[in-house]
This record gives sequence, structure tokens and C-alpha cells, in this order.
Amino acid sequence: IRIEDDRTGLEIETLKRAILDNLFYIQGKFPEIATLNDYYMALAYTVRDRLIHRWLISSQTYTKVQPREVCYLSAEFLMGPHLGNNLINLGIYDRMRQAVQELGLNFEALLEQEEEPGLGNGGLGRLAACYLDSMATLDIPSVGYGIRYEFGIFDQDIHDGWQVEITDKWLKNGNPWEIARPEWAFEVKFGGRTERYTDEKGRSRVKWIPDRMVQGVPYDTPILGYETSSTNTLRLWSAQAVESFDFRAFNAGDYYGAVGNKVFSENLSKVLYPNDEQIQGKQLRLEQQYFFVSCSLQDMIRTHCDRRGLPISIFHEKFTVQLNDTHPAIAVAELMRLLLDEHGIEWDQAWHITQSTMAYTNHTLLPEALERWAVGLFGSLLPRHLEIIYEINGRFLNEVRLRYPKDDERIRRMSIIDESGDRYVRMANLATLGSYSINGVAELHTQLLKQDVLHDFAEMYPERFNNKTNGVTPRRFMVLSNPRLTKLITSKIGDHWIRNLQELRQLESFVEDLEFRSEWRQIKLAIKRDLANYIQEQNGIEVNVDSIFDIQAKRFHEYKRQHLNVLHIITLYNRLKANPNLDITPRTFIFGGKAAPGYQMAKLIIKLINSVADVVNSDPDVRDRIKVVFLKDYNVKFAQRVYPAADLSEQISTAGKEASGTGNMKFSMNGALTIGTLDGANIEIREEVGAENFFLFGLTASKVSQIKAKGYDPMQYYIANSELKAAIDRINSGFFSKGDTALFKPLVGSLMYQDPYLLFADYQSYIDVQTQVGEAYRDQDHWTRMSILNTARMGKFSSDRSIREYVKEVWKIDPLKICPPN
Ligand code: DL6
Repeated sequence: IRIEDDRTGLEIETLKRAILDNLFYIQGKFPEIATLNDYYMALAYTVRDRLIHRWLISSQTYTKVQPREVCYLSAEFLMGPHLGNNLINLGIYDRMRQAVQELGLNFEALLEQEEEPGLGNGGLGRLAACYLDSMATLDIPSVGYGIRYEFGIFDQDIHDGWQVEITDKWLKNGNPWEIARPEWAFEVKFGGRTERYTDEKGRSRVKWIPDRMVQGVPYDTPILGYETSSTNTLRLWSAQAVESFDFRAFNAGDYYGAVGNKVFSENLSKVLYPNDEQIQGKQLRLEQQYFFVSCSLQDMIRTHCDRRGLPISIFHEKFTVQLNDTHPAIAVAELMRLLLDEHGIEWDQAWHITQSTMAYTNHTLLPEALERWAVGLFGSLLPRHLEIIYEINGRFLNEVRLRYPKDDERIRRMSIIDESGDRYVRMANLATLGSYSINGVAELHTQLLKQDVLHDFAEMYPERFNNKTNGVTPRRFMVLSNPRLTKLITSKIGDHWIRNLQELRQLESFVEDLEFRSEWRQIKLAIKRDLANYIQEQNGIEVNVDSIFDIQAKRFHEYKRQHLNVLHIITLYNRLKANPNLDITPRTFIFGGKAAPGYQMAKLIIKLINSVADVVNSDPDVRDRIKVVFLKDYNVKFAQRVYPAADLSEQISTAGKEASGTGNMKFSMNGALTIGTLDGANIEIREEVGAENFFLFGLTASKVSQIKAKGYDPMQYYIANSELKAAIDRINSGFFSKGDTALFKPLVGSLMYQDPYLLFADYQSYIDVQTQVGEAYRDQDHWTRMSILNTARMGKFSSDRSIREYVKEVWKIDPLKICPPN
């Protein structure tokens, strides 16, 4: 008899043995007293064991072959739970479920037990996580570098309709997926001053004398690809005090002072800033950015020079760095510093290496999200970097002057230093100038980037600009989150679509198959029933599973226009009040999402939704034809339940504001129809699924700019449109706020007098198209066809496609197959 190894074997009996073994030896528990969490940990270690061998072989192969690698630098990685995803990628999901069940345990409850590592705010961080999955799946040697925040994105509770934030203690039960590597820590300097000196070769050099130092300790998590052995690393840095730095204080007997410093250092990676599209200019945030960037670059250089013994002059041939927005843009100045000051390289060569290494992805056009740092703050924290930036800027502006003589306005716009008032370092200009590739995340976004925010740079260096439309991983957002649909699809077209999402096109030939349509519908209904049960448990609201599940789930922001959705709800409500027998298609309006804690207007919109829900859900005149539900604490784990249950996906941002969106892709892949504007990736989704399978409304981005340029007056729309007026008046009258007419004043006032996101201008078009949605839903058979076609035609939006494009057009990296362990 061959007995499999307990740490690598994949037979059901072996898996069972391994779980019990880990429970005993790692958790230190007999089964009789083990908690659900003990079993979760034992299961997670069992899965991790099966990753480790592949992980070690992968890094051994990278050391041997020395391939070109991509390092994805991101201040956020919104990974979501690891367990289910790793089981899918290992190909042992069903087997493990059986093993767990044979041990008398509840598999779903164990999956549910995992605390989600919520180390991101939303789209940008989740995109980074999808890209890690795709890079490993496509055998691309890569490392994700970021910060190991002790507290991730806050948990959201709702009290009296208001959002309340609770700290996310995601590490409280331990994290079985990571391995600490204190032996590979780096020191990071802050503050102080610089000094010039002459080195032994008579060259003038600069020394940075910091006034404090922090240590970055890496925590590594294996990232296994789907159906491959490639296992890459997510390396997150945790801040710790440098003991030696506090020696003086210890020696002077200031024990408490020294320990206080330690706490101060460790604050650095304590908490994720919870703002998704707004910078706040806080020193700690800049410290976080510099901290992880410096550790990551030092780590790459150590791998390159020390481990692989390669000369620093060819660093850019072996490493490329993708900057996930400007949060890591300080990498441009830090790599220059390391090359100039630590490796003694001359300026021109250092600049060549730096600019051949960095590539920058922009994720937003919103002016309030474009990062800039006050020069005073920047210089006091990073004095050497400020000098380097001044030098980069001086040399660059000379080039601009040569190319565009006497164009002072252009010089002012392109300068890395904003001198229009108080002086700021513009991080987007630094990232753009320091990179060989600059990309937006959807066709429209890239076009607007070139037209507007980075127009001068695109004119000067057109060859550096390119588009990479975002994508999402079908492993997590279809296979794991929608097993029923996955099974049906696979029964018809096999399972190659999971690796090559374009194969979903084959589903088109089943659209005319009555039985297939019926199965498709039954599956959607069953998933809606599950969500309805959850809503009943969580919110105590009974919803009709035959109603349209109309879902808007994303961060709260005025540009995303959740309040436009609310205006539609109130309009329907007003119609029902005026005509209680009105025949409307029943709808369940479902919202989910967090607001940045300091963003009062977004929080007020959450309060409005909950206030409208209270009134509408309990009004007997409505007779259950509309229900409004706010699902609290929307996160990746929960999103996986929500996407598959949607009939209608709300993608209703003001055109030109949503860079891409990725939720739009996840909904549509799972068979939801979209109601949306021509914004971000909506445009490309509509092109793919067909205009006839997409509910389009609203102004285009260019119309939005034109209207604004002419001087937009929302009041005109309010006066002219009786239904819009009635909806606004209802809010204003205190009807939804128990007579309190002050509560929603800031919101109503902003809409009536400014309406910066043009809700009023788009209102009628939105309402009209929502009426079409209601009518279309009545023809269930036709709706099902549209739903199937949405899924069938979403192949383009796999993150595998995005990564293939980055690999071919930007990074120029060859895949490297990893031999499976035998
Ligand atoms: O690219 C990922 C994601 C886009 O899909 C969203 O449209 C965009 O809003 C989001 N941007 C951010 C901006 N954060 N910063 N800076 O999260 O990126």
C-alpha cells in the first residue's frame, strides 16, 4: 500500500488525517474541545501545506533561472478570504468538502470562519488582488509588495440608519496564510538632514543623516495560480522599532521613553487609511508610502545583487515595477537615491535605470484624489528625496523649455512642484516622468487622461501612454462565488473557460435551448432565495424573490450617485401613493457599501437610504411592490454572495468620473443586466454584450463637460420636472426624517444649487430607462436570454486578458513554467 504524505497528499483519507494532525499539533487541541476556529485553522494549515512545496519550487526556480520579474507595488491588496480560492486553484475544492464532511464538520461554516484580510478600500486594492491571481495563473514571475496593516478597512455597522465604524481586528485569531521573515527585514530612514562629502574617488556624494529609523519586517503569503504550480509571493511589510536606535534612551535610564519610541515606530503600519478617492495630506500616510516602497526596492536590489550576484547596472533588465496609482510613486525618487547614494552610480545612468524600471497605472481623474504633498512636510520627512526631485524637475523643465520655448504656462503645469499657491509635490507628475509606461484602466479613462490630467505629458511622450482595461478573476468571482452557475456552464462547454474566459462565447449556442434557459432561471432564483434568507436574518425584511433584485454595491461617493437610485425609488413610491393600484414590476432595491468616515455627504446618503427604507417597507399602500434594503458591512466575502443574486446591476456614475469600475464586470459575468451610463468600462461592456442587452441612459462625458462649461443650473431641471420636484420635496419636507426638515438639508441643498454630479440632468433619462427595465423583466424568457448573453460575452473582462496585455505590451516578461512537485 502507498501511503500519501500528510502534508502534500490529495486523497480524501489523507486530507482528513492531515486536518486532525494539524488540529493536534498546531492548534494543540483534542477534537472534543476544539472550536470552530481551531478547525478552520487546522483546515487552513492543511491547505497551506499543499501550497508550500509549490512555493519553494517556484522561488528556487526563480533563483536558478533569474527571469525578468514584475513587482506590483500597491498600498492596498484587498485579497478577500484565501481558503476557498486556494482550494479552487489547487483543484481540490470538492474533495476537501467531502473530507471535511466525513469528519462531521460543516464545510460552509469553516469557510465562513475566515476573517477577511481587508487591506484595501475598494476597486484599486481588489484589482491588485485579481492581478496577483492572474499573474500566478499565467506563470508570470511576480511579487506583490504592500503594507501589512494591523487594522484593515473598518467594519461597518448601522445605528439608527447611520454608518458606524468599528476597527477591523483581522489578525485577532491569527493568520495561517502568512509566514514572518524577520531575518529579511530592512531599515527605513526618516527626517534629519543631508550632508555633502567627497568620496575616495574624489567624487561629490550625498549622505542622508536621518533623525529616526524604522524596521520593515516582511510577512509572506503564497499566491497559487489556477491549475499550475506557479506560486508567487505577496510580501507585506510590518513596521517595527529598530532596537539599537533607542539604546541611548535605555542607557540614559529612560526605559519608558524608549518603549514609547517603539510604539511610535509600530504605529506606522497600524491602520489603513479608509479614504478611497480623497487624499488627506497626513504625514503618517506619506510615512506609510515611503516605508513600504523603500523596503520593497531594497528587497529587489538585495535579490538582484546579493542573491543572484548580478550587477546593479542591469537592474531594469531583471525587474520592472508597476506602480498601482501614485501611492508608491515615491519609488522614483527612492530608486534614484539608492542608486546614487548607496551604489555610487552617476546621475544619467541612475535616471536611465529608474525610468526603464517604473511603469505607472492611473486609477482616477477626480481632482481631490490626485496626490500632492506640501513641500514643507515632504522635505522634513524625506529631505534627500526632495533634493532629488528638485534635480529631476530642473533637468526635465530644461527639456520642456527647449521643446516649447517661451511657454511658461506649460512649464507651470508640467512641473513636479505646484507653485500656484502653497508649494506641493505633484505625485502624478513624478510618476509619469519617472515611468516608461503610463496607463489608464479603461478606454475612455485613458483617453480622458491624455486629454486632460496628463495632456502635456501625453503630447510630449505619446509613445509612453497606453490603455489597459481592467479585468477580474473568474476563479473567485464565478467559480468560487457561483458554483451552481459554474456547474451548469461546465456541463455544456467543459471547464476550459475558467482559464480562457472567451470560451464562454460557446454559451451563445444554448440561448435558444428552452431547457437551458429554464435551468439558468432556476439557478438565479435559487441564489436570490439564499440572499433573501440572509436579508430576512440580518435585516428582518421579507423580500419577494420574484421581484427584480436591483443592486448597487460599491463604495459610497457622490460621483457614483447612489442618491440618483434613491430618487428613482422615491419617484416609484410617489406614483404608488398617488395611484395605489398602479401596476408596476415588483422590485427589491439592495444597497451595500462603505463611506469614508470623514465624508459627511456620503454618510448622509447612507442615512437617506435607510430612512427611505423605513418608510417604504412599512407603508401598507406599497403592498410589497417595492422593498429597500441596506446590507451592512459590504466586503469581498459578502460581495461574492451578492453578485450572483443580481438581476440588475446599477452602474450609474456621472460619465467621465468612474475610471473603470470592476463591480460592473462581476455582476454582468454572473448574468445580471446593467443599467448604466457611458462611463469607464461600462462602455466596453456594452460593446461586448450588445446594446440590446444593456440599459443605457444619461449624458456622455463630453456632454457633461459641455453643460458644465456653459454653466449648469440644476434648479431649471427641478422647476421643469414635476416628478423630480416631488421627489426632492418629499425629502425636504421631513417625510423620511420623522418631520426633521434639517436632516437632509445639506444633501438637498447641494443638489438644488450645485449638483456637481449632474443627477438632475440625468434624472429623466434614468427614470425612463428604469421603466423599460421593469417592462423587460415581465418577459422572463427574453430577460433570461439577455442574462445568458451577458455572461457569454464577458470573456474580455477576465483579469487574465489584462495581465496578458501588460506582459506583452508593457513588462515584456516571458512566462516561466514551474515543475509540479512529484
Ligand atoms: O482601477 C481600479 C479602480 C477602478 O475600477 C475605479 O473606477 C476607480 O475609481 C478606482 N480608483 C481608486 C482611486 N484610488 N486612488 N487613488 O480606487 O480604481
